[in-house]
Parts: sequence; C-alpha cells; structure tokens
Amino acid sequence: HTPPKPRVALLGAPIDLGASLRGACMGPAALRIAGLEEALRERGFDVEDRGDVAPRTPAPQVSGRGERARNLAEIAAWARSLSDAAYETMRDGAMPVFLGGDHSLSMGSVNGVARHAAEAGRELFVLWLDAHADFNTPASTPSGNMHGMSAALLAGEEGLEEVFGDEPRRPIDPANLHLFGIRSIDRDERNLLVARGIDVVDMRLIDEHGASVLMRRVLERVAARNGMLHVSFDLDALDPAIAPGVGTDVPGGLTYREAHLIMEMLHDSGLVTSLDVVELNPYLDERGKSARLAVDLVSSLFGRQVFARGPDNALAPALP
Ligand code: NNH
Ligand code: MN
Ligand code: MN
Ligand code: MN
Repeated sequence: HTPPKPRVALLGAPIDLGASLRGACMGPAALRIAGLEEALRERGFDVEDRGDVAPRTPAPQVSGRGERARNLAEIAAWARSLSDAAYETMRDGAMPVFLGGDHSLSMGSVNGVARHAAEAGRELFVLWLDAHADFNTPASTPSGNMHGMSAALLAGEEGLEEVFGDEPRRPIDPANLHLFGIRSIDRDERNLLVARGIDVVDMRLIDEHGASVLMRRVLERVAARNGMLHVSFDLDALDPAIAPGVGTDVPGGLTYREAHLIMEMLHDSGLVTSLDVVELNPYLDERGKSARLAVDLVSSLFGRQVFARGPDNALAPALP
C-alpha cells in the first residue's frame, strides 16, 4: 500500500533585502502564475496556498551591523515570522513549501523546521542546493548580503544572534548540512567550511562521480538515522542557461537532466518533509523561463515521472 500523501502548504516569502539586487520579492507571485499549486494538485496532493507570510511588526530592535549585515532588522523581522510559520505548519502535520524570495528566508524557515524536529525527537538534515555555500558571517562576508549567511546561521555560527534575539533559535548539527551544486565560495567562507568540516559537494565532484551517486550518499545517511530532510533549493544551483532569472548567476551549474534526477531521487526517497524554493528574480527572468522550470522541478520532487518505477526504484524493471 502507499502511505497517505501529506498536506502541502504554500507560503510566500516576498523578501529581497538579503540580496544585492532587488526583485526576488516578485518570486512568489511568479511561482504562483507558473502554476505551482495546480501542478501539485495534479500530483494528487491536498494543497493549500496560505498566501504570503507577513514580516514581524514592529520590526525587532537590533543594534545593527551596518555594511557587515545589511538590512539586519528587516531580515530579522522576516526570519522570526517565517520560523513561527514553519514550526506551526509542521506541527499541524502539513508539509511547508516556502516560495522565495531571497535565500535569507531560509534562516526563518529552517529554524522553524528545526524547532519542530527537536520537539518530535527527530534528527533534521538539510540539503542545500546552491551555487554558493551561504556560509558567510558578518566577519567573513565580502558583500554584507545576508542571503550569503543563512547556512552559517543555521549551523550555529556566531555573529548573527540578533536575527532571533530572545526568540527560539534551534541550530542544526553542522554534520547534517549537505551543500550540493557549489561553485562559488568566498575566501574566508572557505576557511570556515573547512574548519567546521561541512560536507561540500561541488561541481567538480558532481562532474567526476555523477549527481546520482552523491545524492544517494546523502539520502542513505538520512534514511539510516530516520531523519527528516529539509531541501533548500536555490535556483542558482541550476545552470544560468536554463535558469537565468536569478540575481547571482554562476556558470557551470546543474543541467536540466541532473536537476530532474536529483528531484526524482528526492521524491523516491520519501524523506523530504519541507522545502524552500528561493532566489527566483522575475525581474531578471526571460519570459517566465526560470519560474516554469522551478515548477517543473518541484513537480518532479513531488512525484511526477515519465514512467513509474518499482518500489525498489529498480533501474531495469522486470518485464510484465
Ligand atoms: N557568497 C556571496 C556573498 O556572500 C554570494 C551569495 N549569493 C547567493 N547565495 N546568491 O546563494 O555575498
Ligand atoms: Mn543561496
Ligand atoms: Mn546561490
Ligand atoms: Mn510519493
């Protein structure tokens, strides 16, 4: 028998002050127009679009770090409300899908997911699909853009305490963070990644071993620990030729086929319990191309396939 499909809650996070270029605030609208809700319904899910989350008001009082963490108060206001939204959605038994918005939103979404996992007594793993490591801190950042700091904050790095202030902050185990698709790391950020022993699957590894082997390695680890898996999907992980609608594109990204395979494997694993789709910047997109690809890939993550594989995902299904 097949287990019941989870209820899915779409939550928009129209935030762009974590990035250097504006425009990602239009991402949730573009994903909706590209048909995300309908695509998931077609997969048989009970989908509820909860609209856009509102940032916390009044904005948290922060001392501010100027150019070392630009727009800290605004990002903190979003992170706090997104954390509560993620936590409450999961507590109510639904699977949250966050529509970004720049990647600073994951400070909130993943923190909330981690709060829930801790309460449920489950271990949380995070798959960070991205061209960038997002492992900067205010001390290491070359840009001051907070979307480049979200993974570091989530792994418990110092210097971003004011994002959550007195509100619950639940760091993830750095050993459970898996960066995937990486091809742009800043100098001091690299030192920090090495010092913490973060698992970085860069494009060199993917070229050499193939996406499937490296994905299976992550999925087997999560499954062996009965973990929950959050996928934080930064669209700039994809090659800019297929996904031009992002603010910080880096050549040499995931191909259409690699990305689809990753999504199909995530689906087949049955491990994914929450998702972010971030960094879509419709202002930079070409006639909706990136928005439509994002919907296409999320559909694969939710089980769309050309031809059903057996429950063991056999590569060569037996003949009938
Ligand atoms: N590493 C750069 C920075 O910290 C770029 C981060 N930009 C991203 N991250 N889009 O995914 O400023
Ligand atoms: Mn990112
Ligand atoms: Mn990125
Ligand atoms: Mn399924």
